[in-house]
Amino acid sequence: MTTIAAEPFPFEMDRRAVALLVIDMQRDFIEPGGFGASLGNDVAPLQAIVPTVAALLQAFRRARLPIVHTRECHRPDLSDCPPSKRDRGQPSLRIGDPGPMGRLLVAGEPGAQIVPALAPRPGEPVIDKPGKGAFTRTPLEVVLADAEVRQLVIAGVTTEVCVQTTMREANDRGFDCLLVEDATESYFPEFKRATLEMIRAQGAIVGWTATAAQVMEAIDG
Ligand code: TIU
Repeated sequence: MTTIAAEPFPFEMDRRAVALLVIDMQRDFIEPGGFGASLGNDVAPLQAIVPTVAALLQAFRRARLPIVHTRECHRPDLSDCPPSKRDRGQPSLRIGDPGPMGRLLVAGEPGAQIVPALAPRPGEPVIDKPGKGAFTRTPLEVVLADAEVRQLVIAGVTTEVCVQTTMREANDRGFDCLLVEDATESYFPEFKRATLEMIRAQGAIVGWTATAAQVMEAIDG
């Protein structure tokens, strides 16, 4: 066990059971012209965490610890995108509409790809997910069980949408989860702050938070 000085109390990391889960670091959320921008958001804050997520990936790769990536995307026929997801609000473009990076949030399109700086390496599973939670209608639970993973270090976007949903799903399935504060970001700074607080409140009701430096020190040690 390696102790990380996390909030709200130290996290005992088990090197035989821990994996890095990187959520939805896709061009559609991080680059101009994608799904996130179509909803009226400024993507610049999300771009800013790419180097920190890259450093985390390098640390886990150096230590030969498991890494899993997710992508939020839909089948080209949108059969896995219900009206409850597609027909919301007044976006400039909807899921499946053609944009500068191809059809928004559709598997195989350029916008659905993970940004080049964080590209998955061979042997790192990539889970395509149709919803916010990475366990919903995906093989993620089986992939983690096969790798004997019981602890998740979580990074990615956006903090209060897909990251928080996935962290709650993971905790309900028996995983201990640590969210990396500076390797996650929201289009809304106040939502990020509130999410970090609600995750670690009530004795880590959902999980822990720590900085990338704290996590990398534990991994490299
Ligand atoms: N809109 C928003 O903040 N997020 C999403 O739609 N998906 C993810 O968080 N990945």
